[in-house]
Amino acid sequence: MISRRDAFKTLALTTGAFALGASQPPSASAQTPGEVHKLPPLGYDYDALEPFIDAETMKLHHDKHHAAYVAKLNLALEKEPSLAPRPLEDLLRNLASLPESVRPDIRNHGGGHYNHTLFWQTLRKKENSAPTGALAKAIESSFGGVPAFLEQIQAAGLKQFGSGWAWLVLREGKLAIEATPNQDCPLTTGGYPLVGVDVWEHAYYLKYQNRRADYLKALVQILNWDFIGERYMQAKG
Ligand code: MN3
Repeated sequence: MISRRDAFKTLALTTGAFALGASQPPSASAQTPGEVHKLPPLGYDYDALEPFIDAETMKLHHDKHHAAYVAKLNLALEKEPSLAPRPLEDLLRNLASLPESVRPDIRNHGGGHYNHTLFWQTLRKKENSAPTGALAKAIESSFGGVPAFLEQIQAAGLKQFGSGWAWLVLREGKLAIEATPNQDCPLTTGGYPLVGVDVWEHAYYLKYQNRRADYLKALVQILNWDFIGERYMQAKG
């Protein structure tokens, strides 16, 4: 039988826990205060890229995969708090100089966070979208035109063995198509990524199964050229 005093204690604890939970907005419930890096919002609905990328893939990819990179990056930074104030871009650019205790975690989870943050921003479902202005000219002179560029970045994604990314990067002032394994980010080798194409199976397997080529063909149709063009101008300027 529960005593009156115990019942009071239970009530107080329950009320306290409830009040604590209620004081936080639902959007913050997945984050612990003081976490250095936070999962950015997708910026559009999960189904916004249908039928090119399905809603279930987008939800898992953002809410589970990307969230896990953020959480593990934050755990790594707890081991080296001196690195916490530094921007992620700075850590990835200077990976080789970081302490060995955290270097692999920052490479994998920091890279994962950075790469996915860029990935969401470079996608948008808009018919007949194409690069314009200075970026269009640079793509023309570097690759012989937009169709040739789209073919080449798909080929780079298809050729990447296992998990990784295909990229459009600005390197030494010039555009280049590259690929990296795992979550390696072009920043680490002195490039600046403008477009990142995720070729991990988690990016396409639910809808496309083993057909990576079909996923790539769909993905290049939903590039957000306004965003990519602005990023190019910022990088050049
Ligand atoms: Mn991914």
